Amino acid sequence: MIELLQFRHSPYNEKLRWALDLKRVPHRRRSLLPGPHMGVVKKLTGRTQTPVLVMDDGAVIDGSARLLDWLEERHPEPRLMPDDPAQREQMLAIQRRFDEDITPRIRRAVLDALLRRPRYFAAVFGEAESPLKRRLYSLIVPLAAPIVRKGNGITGAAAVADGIAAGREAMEFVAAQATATGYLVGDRFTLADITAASTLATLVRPANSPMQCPQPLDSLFAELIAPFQKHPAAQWVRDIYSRHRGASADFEGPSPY
Ligand SMILES: N[C@@H](CCC(=O)N[C@@H](CS)C(=O)NCC(=O)O)C(=O)O
Repeated sequence: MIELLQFRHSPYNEKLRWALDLKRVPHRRRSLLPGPHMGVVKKLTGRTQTPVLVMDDGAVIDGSARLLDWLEERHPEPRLMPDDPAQREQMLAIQRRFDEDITPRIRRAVLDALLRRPRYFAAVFGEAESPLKRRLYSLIVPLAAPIVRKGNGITGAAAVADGIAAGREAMEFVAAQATATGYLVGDRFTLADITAASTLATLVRPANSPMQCPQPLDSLFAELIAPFQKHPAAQWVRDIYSRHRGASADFEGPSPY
């Protein structure tokens, strides 16, 4: 069975999970903890980024955009990419903008807040682990933090402020773009919506996202996301999740399809 190596809380991983769920592709999920994931992933891809799919024949693919191309070709239904060439190009441009610019910038602000609270960081990423393993992980987080900060370009207060600005920029873009039809490209749900909603879900935390935050929310993290909740784009994210995300247990182990 195909195996997805994932982080539970990650827009790139959520994007792929969402597509796998909609297309009902049988697979097994294995959540990794940021930091210790490096050895496992590097052995497979030579890089350290998730998501990674390990195919039945042992072939390995990483990179969410590449994975989504593969998925759309192998499992065309339901179609997530428009047939019309101009709309397809528009969709790919939105995906590129989020993947390469907006998402990494927002992630800096989110990770910065979480890394300042190692126990909460461990609770968020280690949700599926035993309480003992989570506790041990929370002791490693401060040691891994400088590497995570460096790897994600969290160089100081300016990088965090830029992440917050990217959140506002993304919300303005989505609110304007979705005004006409409720979707970012044309008049139907596409990968552009999945990409933008997966990224903004890290700030909006819609009710039926598999990226739920342990409650009560950590106060620093709550302070970061509070200003985004009333933006019209936050409602767009909640609507898209409730209409199109479908059931997804962010389980470990085999999918039910
Ligand atoms: N361009 C990549 C980015 C993936 C990415 O940045 N993944 C992050 C999680 S949000 C990751 O695994 N980071 C750990 C690392 O780079 O070691 C994609 O689209 O898959």
